[in-house]
Amino acid sequence: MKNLTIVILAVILIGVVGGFLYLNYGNSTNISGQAVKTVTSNGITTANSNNANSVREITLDAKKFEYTPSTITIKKGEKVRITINNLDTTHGIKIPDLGVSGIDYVEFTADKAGTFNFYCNNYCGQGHPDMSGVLVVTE
Ligand SMILES: [Cu+2]
Repeated sequence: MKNLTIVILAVILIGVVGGFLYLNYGNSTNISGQAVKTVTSNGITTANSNNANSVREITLDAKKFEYTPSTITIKKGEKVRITINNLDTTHGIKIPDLGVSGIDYVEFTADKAGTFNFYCNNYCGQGHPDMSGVLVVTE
């Protein structure tokens, strides 16, 4: 009976130590020292937002003669891809202050903070010159 108790205690101990090591392994860092993944307080595992390869995807609905949403807020240094979802004819987007322009999408990293207007760059009818939105780049 004493032997059985020791075996049970040993199994519990192995389980606790093993579980501890396993959980720590989940938060391990890779060779370059970057965190591989982050477990948030609600238990969801997310890709590291500091990863240089991550691109924030933003979709803009475009129709004559407006964008939805008409205001986009991003962070300085954040890599973003803005995709144009045309609801009627072909539109596009240009952000002159940032030297960004494209029809289907634009991909860029804002290197300065500020408020910049963006416009449609593909003639879509009478209201085309007024088709615009605002990009806010925060520090
Ligand atoms: Cu247009």
